[in-house]
Amino acid sequence: QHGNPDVPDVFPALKNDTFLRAARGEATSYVPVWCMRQAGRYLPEFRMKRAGQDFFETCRNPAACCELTLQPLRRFDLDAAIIFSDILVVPQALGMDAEMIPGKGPTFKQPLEEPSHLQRLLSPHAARSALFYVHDALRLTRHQLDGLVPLIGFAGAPWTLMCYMVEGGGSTTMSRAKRWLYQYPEESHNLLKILTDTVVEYLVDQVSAGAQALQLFESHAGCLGPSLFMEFALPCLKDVARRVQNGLRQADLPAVPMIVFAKDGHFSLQELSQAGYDVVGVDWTVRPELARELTGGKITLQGNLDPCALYAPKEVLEKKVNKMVSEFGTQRYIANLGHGIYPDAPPEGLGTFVDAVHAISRSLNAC
Ligand code: 1CP
Repeated sequence: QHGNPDVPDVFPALKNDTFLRAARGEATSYVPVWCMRQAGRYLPEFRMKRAGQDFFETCRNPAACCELTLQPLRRFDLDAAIIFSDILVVPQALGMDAEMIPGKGPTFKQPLEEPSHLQRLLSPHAARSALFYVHDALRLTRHQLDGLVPLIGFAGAPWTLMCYMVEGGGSTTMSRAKRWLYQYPEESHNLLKILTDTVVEYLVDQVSAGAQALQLFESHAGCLGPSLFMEFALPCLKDVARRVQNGLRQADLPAVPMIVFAKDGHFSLQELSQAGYDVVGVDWTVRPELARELTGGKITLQGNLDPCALYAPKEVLEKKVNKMVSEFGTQRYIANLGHGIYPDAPPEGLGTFVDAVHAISRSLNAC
């Protein structure tokens, strides 16, 4: 009964719940591992499948999303799948046209240049129904996974989405988006509220379509620094966590673990550990002991291998993984890279990483 909202899907039983157990803070016999952007250009089969296809067209094609999601699982012993999609489908659903320009990245044709442009945006309600294709992709993928590992859904956090909507694309400083925070604080809050409302419904719908965990990507936390982060980004992240869990309860859906990853947001680790999430992601600039200390030792942490470590010779990479797992500890821990895998990463490097996390954590647990 795919796609019929009146008939809840019965999904295949889950065979490997290690990732979910670690996310919930339960004991695990080894450290689960997955990789941000694991469905990506570093895989030749990904480049083949994507060749000649428009990026956002691919995102709107559930069968293609399903195939791209499953590709890394055929090669590596990963403990979770993440649905192939993009954070920018949300601004698109709010009415902003985007295209993927080769060599430049995702670009909005008409960025939000001043507060009056907020009138161009559609309502969160309209955005909700425009995103059905992501839910179709999740439903199909959850069936096709056949319970192999849990399926992660995701969204961009409101501030990170605002960055792209105002900048019109990637940027190193986010100075246009930050200008809004200083010049138009009230309108910035209005935009962030629209994004929060949209993301909350989007994530609840993702669980209804089969997502078994949710990750919020706050990829542009770093440029804010502590005070702007606490004023503009953190309140939205807290709202999303609280309202998604409420929404799931109201819809009679299961509670799912929620992960927050604020790239370069080391200054916010303490606050993030109290923001209503089960798991806090960390990038490679933070020492594991410090991350444990700042988050009070009680929450599950995810991360944080330097994505460039995948270029290292096998023995060097294994040593790095050994150090990382020893420092985080084998419990309340999900191994990952400290950011998405780079397109030029050697696929064998990811294989070494995954196998090393499993082997080292099993042997540490046996001690
Ligand atoms: O043609 C292509 O394949 C383009 C490359 C690509 C891919 C593979 C983009 C463009 N997006 C994606 C998929 C994607 N994006 C996933 C897939 C699931 C996975 O395997 O992990 C996910 C989770 C994302 C999330 C995403 N998109 C983020 C957050 C994560 C992060 O890297 O910080 C961000 C910032 C984006 C925007 C985006 N989409 C694509 C690019 C190149 C960018 C970054 C643009 C920029 O800031 O310059």
